[in-house]
Amino acid sequence: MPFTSNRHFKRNPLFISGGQGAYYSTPEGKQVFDGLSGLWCCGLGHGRTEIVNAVSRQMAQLDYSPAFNVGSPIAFELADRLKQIAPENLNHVFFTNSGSESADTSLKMARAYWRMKGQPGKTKLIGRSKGYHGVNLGGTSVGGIGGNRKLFGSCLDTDHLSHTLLRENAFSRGLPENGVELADELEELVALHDASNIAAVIVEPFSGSGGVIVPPQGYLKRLRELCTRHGVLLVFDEVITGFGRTGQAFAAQTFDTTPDIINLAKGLTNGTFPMGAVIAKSEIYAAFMEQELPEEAVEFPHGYTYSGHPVACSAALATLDLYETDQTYARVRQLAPYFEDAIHQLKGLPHITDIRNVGLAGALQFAPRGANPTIRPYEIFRKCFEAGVYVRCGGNTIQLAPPFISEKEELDNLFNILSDVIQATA
Ligand code: PXG
Repeated sequence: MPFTSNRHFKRNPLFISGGQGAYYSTPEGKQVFDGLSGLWCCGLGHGRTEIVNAVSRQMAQLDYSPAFNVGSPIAFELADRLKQIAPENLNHVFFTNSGSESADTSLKMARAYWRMKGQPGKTKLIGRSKGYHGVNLGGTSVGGIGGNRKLFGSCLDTDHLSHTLLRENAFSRGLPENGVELADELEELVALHDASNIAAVIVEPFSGSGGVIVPPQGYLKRLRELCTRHGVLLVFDEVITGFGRTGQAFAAQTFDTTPDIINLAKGLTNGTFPMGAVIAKSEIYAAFMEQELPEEAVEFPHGYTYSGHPVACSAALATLDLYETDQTYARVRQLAPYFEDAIHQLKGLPHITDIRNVGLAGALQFAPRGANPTIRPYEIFRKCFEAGVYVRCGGNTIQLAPPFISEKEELDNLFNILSDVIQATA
């Protein structure tokens, strides 16, 4: 099992066998509130009939078609829909099957772009400490969670910005006040490596897996300015932040900062089907199309057997329809202040050293027990599951990302259970 203590799991298994709305059910028939929307992907809740019907119709009509050299209309339809909701000038879509593939696709795209612009030396990739961009080689290299890297050697040529978790920002509500100057570290990396060697900077608008690390006020805009000034591409990994988590379709819109490339997955299909996408600005697309190559040459030798899979596309189109008809993003904006008040009411409970939130996402950070930083969150996760709510333990944090369809009473219940469990945990 992925990212699981497999030996421990064998002795203490946990199973989910059903899902409906904001609830999972276990094989024993217990109902469990889904406090992380799956793994940040099922904001619309489980078992949405509109998606089920769209997928089953598409399975019957066209279950698969080869994406190399042959198009399927539904993939173009989905690309058009994404272009409509993406920030201005981000208007060309490449389909992948996961967030990890989106990360590696965007990094390869950035390197190829500079080569086509006559600057083949621009290959270095800059990530950020505590960042997460999936588990493929590119994403692992730019990723900033030490435990995910140490087994695998040095991977690609990268450097990292510092993370933005500052002690003086502890218990900030929403975007913290301090730390905009951390973006200026890019100046130092440019001084060290020279912009002629740097292809791209990749960051999550807020880091999800790292424990809901929210950008300091002004930080992303500063990073954007510096990337523009030095001719470095800016990639936003919106695998978690895309599709509503911050109250807009994309965090780029919430934070009013437009990157050159946006990576997506998860909420694209409401988690129902493995699919990701990379959206690039028109100048990047144009650089590929304007190469001096014979027309029959392949412009971007990259892609997957399942790129633009027709059934995944049908799931994504039905999902995008639901975000509109449910008025999901407005609902998130409406619920977010309630969520913020509720999560910050946990301040003062034993061992909590920080509480962070943005949109409908939040994290509680815990002091280590002895030398072990992860044991408390793990125990809390297990006890919450027993008590009927699923929350995620990651590192020294408990992470929350309730479904967008959550009712206030359900959030109350989530926080009541969490509070009881934290108090009962040594
Ligand atoms: N980028 C970001 C920002 C992610 O959060 C990926 C890429 C990789 O996506 P795939 O689809 O290849 O897993 C992710 C995935 C957690 C958690 O609990 C987060 C993810 C996956 C599993 C657990 O925080 N994010």
